Amino acid sequence: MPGPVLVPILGDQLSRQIASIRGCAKDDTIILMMEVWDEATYVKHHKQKIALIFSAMRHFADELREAGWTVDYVKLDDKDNAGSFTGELARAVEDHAPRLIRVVEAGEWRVRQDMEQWPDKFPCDVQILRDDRFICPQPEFDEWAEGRTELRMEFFYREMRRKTGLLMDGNRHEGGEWNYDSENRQPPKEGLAAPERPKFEPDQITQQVIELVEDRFRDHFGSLEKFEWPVTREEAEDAADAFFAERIECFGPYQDAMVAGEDDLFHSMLSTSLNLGLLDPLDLCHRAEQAYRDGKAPLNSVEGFIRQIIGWREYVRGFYWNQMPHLQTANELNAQRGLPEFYWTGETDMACLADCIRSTRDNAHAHHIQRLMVLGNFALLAGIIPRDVQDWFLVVYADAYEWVELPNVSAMILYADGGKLASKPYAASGNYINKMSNYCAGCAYSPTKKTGDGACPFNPLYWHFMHRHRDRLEKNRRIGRIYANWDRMGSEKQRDYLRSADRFLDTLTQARSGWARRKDG
Ligand code: FAD
Ligand code: DLZ
Ligand code: SF4
Repeated sequence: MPGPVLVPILGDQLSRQIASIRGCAKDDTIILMMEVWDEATYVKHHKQKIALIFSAMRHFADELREAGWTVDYVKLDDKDNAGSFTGELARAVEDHAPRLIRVVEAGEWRVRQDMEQWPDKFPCDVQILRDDRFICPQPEFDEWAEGRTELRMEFFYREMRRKTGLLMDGNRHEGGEWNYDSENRQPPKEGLAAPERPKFEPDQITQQVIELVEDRFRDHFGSLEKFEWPVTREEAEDAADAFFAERIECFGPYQDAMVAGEDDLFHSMLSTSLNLGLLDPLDLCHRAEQAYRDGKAPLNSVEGFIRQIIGWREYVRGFYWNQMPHLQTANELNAQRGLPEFYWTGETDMACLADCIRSTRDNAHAHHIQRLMVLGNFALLAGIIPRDVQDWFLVVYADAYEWVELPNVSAMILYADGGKLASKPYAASGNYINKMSNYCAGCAYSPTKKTGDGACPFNPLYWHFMHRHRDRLEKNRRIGRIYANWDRMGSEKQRDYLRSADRFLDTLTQARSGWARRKDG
């Protein structure tokens, strides 16, 4: 009697449309889901991230059972939990004697390396299927990237627009421009606030998971007090409905704005659901396009939202697999400073950083411009070691998986890949943050003071960074002209900047808490 098909579903594959389940027969299939210690601790993930994944997994297992599937679900605290995907799979192969293991490729390098050993490890056939929740298959990305020295998202994105037909009218792109970013940089006006988004009260399953996390992951970063994430497809759809009804209109104009204490503004807050598999990226884009066609949202907002998904999200995933494993260790700017302790504690007089870190601790979330232009910009200017920054970003966000975190950190914010992804480093002085936020009004530092006591640290750090990397950046056609300003300042002013920056850098206490240390060191 041949055995059943065994379908392992990983924690970020929570969709009934996933390729490994599609085409299987309910009476001939066992779905395997595993809460494993290895995944929960390879870095010390934010407590909310672990609670979110376990809760969403448990809810998905119930959804599958209700739909008539057989699910073998292993909880973290089950007494014979083998602790790893491969260990649990070995146990399941013993228990179920499957004729076939059918699995969708893992999203991350670490897990895929293990997965590729499975055909040799197990006595049955193993099928590893492409993850077709992404629009651009990896061979297509690799072909696009072949022979290009610079991999610019904008050109990739146009290909994705043509491929999907989103905001296209035959060969014509809607409105005559591919990209409406120039309309999407409005500073926050006084009192800017977004409608409250739906918050999802923890049900019994989530409560149990929260207790488990409080107990077993006590020493992990972050607070569980405000756990409000959607944990089921239904809840995720409610979150998407609310975004399309109430916030997409202003999503574009205020995409780059930051307001102290307004943690979400007009952002969709859908990344956790997308990355878990609770929402389908293409479906969200079609809904955004419909909002535009129905006259409910302007083109700049809708195009901006669609570009984040079929542009950035698809692009960083392709970039990750195209550039791994080199991307993990790239450090083209030779950054050598350890991560400052305040990234973990939030204890800094810099109001912008303190607010972004508070939101990160309380919500396991910060929006894009906070990640890029505050937290990322500081790490770039201060020359923080890429591996330290990668670990921090991987730990602290509920939406963090290496395939999406690493390109954003290594290539987008730190320029550690030497410019394959970004045409110039996203370096900015306090002026940018002052323009795009209300942080500076409540800060101990002054954004208009350039050097010395009370000067915004971003100001001298900006010129320190530019000075350190002159050899490389002077040749850059987008940023090189800045050196004419530097030269015009004269040596005394330059010395002031460099001294102020050095003095500030000397005050930084390096992280001692080891929150992020990876198991592999
Ligand atoms: P919205 O602003 O509403 O955007 C809509 C969707 O577009 C997001 O849900 C996301 O799926 C996608 N998106 C937007 N920007 C990006 C981007 N740069 N890369 C990939 N997808 C994007 N996103 C993650 O999902 N996981 C991460 O670990 C992650 N790490 C990041 C690290 C840094 C340093 C930076 C600068 C960005 C990172 N991002 C990451 C991208 C982005 O910040 C988040 O996707 C976004 O803040 C999620 O909130 P939202 O759903 O409200 O996004
Ligand atoms: C992030 C994560 C965590 C914390 N725990 C688990 C887990 O116990 N079981 C599981 O299936 N998935 C988990 N995940 C998500 C996985 O890390 C994710 O599926 C991999 O990134 C795939 O490469
Ligand atoms: Fe941040 Fe500088 Fe503004 Fe303070 S003054 S909030 S450190 S940008």
